Amino acid sequence: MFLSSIGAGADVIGAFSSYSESGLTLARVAMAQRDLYWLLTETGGVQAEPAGGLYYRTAARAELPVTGDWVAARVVGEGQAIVEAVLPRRSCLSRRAAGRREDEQVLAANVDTVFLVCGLDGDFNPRRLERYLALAEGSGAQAVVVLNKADVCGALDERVAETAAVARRAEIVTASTVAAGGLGGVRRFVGGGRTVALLGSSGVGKSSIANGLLGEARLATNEVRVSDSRGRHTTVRRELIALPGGGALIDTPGMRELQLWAGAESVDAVFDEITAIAERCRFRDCTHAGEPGCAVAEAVERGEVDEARWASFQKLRAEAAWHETQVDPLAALERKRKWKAIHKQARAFQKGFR
Ligand SMILES: Nc1nc2c(ncn2[C@@H]2O[C@H](COP(=O)(O)OP(=O)(O)O)[C@@H](O)[C@H]2O)c(=O)[nH]1
Ligand SMILES: [Mg+2]
Ligand SMILES: [Zn+2]
Repeated sequence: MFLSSIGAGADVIGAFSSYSESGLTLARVAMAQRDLYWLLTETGGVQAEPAGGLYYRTAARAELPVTGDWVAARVVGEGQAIVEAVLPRRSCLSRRAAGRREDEQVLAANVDTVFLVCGLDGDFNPRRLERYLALAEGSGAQAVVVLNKADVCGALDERVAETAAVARRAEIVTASTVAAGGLGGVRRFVGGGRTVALLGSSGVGKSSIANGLLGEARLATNEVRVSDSRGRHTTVRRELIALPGGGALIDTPGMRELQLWAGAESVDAVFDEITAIAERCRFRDCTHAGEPGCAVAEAVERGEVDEARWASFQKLRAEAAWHETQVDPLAALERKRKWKAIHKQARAFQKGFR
């Protein structure tokens, strides 16, 4: 069974059963470009378009098919199909779409493990990694930090330690696509019907890792050929590929901008050393932005919190707070009421000391 080898488990089969009765075909989205999809079915690939009804039934653009989605499709001709429905997503990697409106852009769906790939050749950017970790946090996928290009790194242990201070609970593996056995660490997460997605800046080696796992140079990497010094086409779209030994991987282009589509809890989870201190704040829902009795502010004052981490935390918290007011105005209103109560309580408290 091809589809089960790329992750069609009991949950997918169960969700599809009602569509199966109406003669539809189960498929997985390998590529989605605007309103054109490339689907993988049990018997091969088909090109597909969305059914008109799919638009009427979806409340937001984010619910339309993306790479990794399981869909119910109507095969209408040789290699042609219409997507009638998107099955419930087990996980969802999202960012805020570029533009003025607060819109969700789903990068990939039904991902089990997301490799956050960093390159050890250039600057290690902990701030960028925090952003990626926050993206992964609420997604339902497990985040694994992949430090690639280990072959060119002279101080591997140091870089791993540096990364661990940021990655916190997320696993870290080192990798090299050129050294023998260099992909041993990442292979542990691949196969067995699982889906792995590769995220990270351009040039860190995502497509090279994908090729290494595939065992063939199927995806273009940004190598520059010496003969004519022309670069080959690099990754331009998100693509799901079935692995020969089972499982699937999703290669993605680098993202120039990664704005959060995440709430405060996701940010808190990424900064767990700060969250641990926050347990001692006077107010349970303290935002650490000047409330009385804020244990975090006191710890920062005493120099117990890494300054860069603290600045980053505040920045991402602010982004998440803005996101929450835009996406869930009711929740924002509720928080405002709480804040009012806090201020009132704080004033009463301070009065007590006078
Ligand atoms: N030294 C070294 N170079 C690598 C490694 N992985 C990828 N590269 C090189 O890094 C460049 C970018 O790789 P690519 O896979 O296109 O990166 P992507 O943009 O993340 O998909 C290419 O020139 C690769 O040959 C590695 O493990 N070690
Ligand atoms: Mg690439
Ligand atoms: Zn606080």
